[in-house]
Amino acid sequence: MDITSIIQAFKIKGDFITHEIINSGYINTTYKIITSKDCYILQKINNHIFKDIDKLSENIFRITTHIQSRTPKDKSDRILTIILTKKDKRYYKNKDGSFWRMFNYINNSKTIETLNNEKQAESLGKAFGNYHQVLSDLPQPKLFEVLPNFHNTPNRIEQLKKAIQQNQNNKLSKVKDEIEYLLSLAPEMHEIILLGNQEKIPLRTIHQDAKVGNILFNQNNEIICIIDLDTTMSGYLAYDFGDAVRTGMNTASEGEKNIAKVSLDINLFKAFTKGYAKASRNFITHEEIKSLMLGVKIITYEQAIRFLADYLNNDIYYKIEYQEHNLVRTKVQISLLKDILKNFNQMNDFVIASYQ
Ligand code: GN1
Ligand code: MG
Repeated sequence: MDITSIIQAFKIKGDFITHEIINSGYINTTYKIITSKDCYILQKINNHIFKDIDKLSENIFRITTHIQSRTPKDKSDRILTIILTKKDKRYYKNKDGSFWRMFNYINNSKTIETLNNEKQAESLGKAFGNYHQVLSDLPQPKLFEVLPNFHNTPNRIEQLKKAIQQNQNNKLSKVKDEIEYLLSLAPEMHEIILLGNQEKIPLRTIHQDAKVGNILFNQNNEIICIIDLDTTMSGYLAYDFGDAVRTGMNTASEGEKNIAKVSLDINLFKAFTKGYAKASRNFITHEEIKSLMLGVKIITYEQAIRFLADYLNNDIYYKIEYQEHNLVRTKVQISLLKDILKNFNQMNDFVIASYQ
């Protein structure tokens, strides 16, 4: 693959100098492009997962232009903007059938895998609360559902059961304990979908991949913007709340091999919740507040079963760096889930109190 010709398809300023791979994200492949005048983000879109690139690009265009319309002009280089191709398209299809898109590169920004201090945690809470607020008046029509049933946990449970039945690679004996534990909890993991079906909590436009690694921070630990908008679609606030806690407040990373390092940092959780409550108190409903901790439990559980199903299916979905990577990731989520369940009532009381 000739990356230079791909870069040249886009409206870049200056002459191309070099590119670096950015190793974050398990789905798309991301590069930093450096030219004589500027830097850019180039992404190869995983079209096995995102099958309709037109709809995906239309969603991202609508989200980014809406956010831009709400951002002061002098800060417009601090938010995500699509760089069009020379043919004014939102993505480029290469000769080999691969799909590419480009964004502005935001200078002096960094991503963080697990949070280091309460200031970052509070900022993270505010950032997702603001994201929900700003998208609450995204003009109609609704965004395309590019990945249907994305956080439909009962559906994910069925997918795990199918993977268990197929046992394609005879790995079942290695994960008997994990399967037994996760399936024993399945009935209580339907709760958010049930609340939604009963119309007790509303569908809103949310990020759906609200992990801390999808946030750009500046050097002062303040949030610049939220990135990785592919999954932004209709869903419940609790999903984003849960995903942010699952990733940002885990004392270990998603791929930690030493399970003893995994736990939920309650102080960071409190700071995060304070930030989220500040930014959301004007629009969130009482039932939604009560559902936030269900999101923490259910999204952590769901992530465990997604990693486990992928492990059993021979790693067809998530990028892996070594053979047992998805199993290690599963164990981290299970361990975190156990800690969350242990502290659930205390955390829930704190959430409710934060809105009073
Ligand atoms: C994937 O692309 P990335 O790494 O930000 C996944 C999320 C998972 C996450 C696990 C489209 O996100 O749902 O939570 O990995 N995205 C998709 O860390 O499946
Ligand atoms: Mg993603």
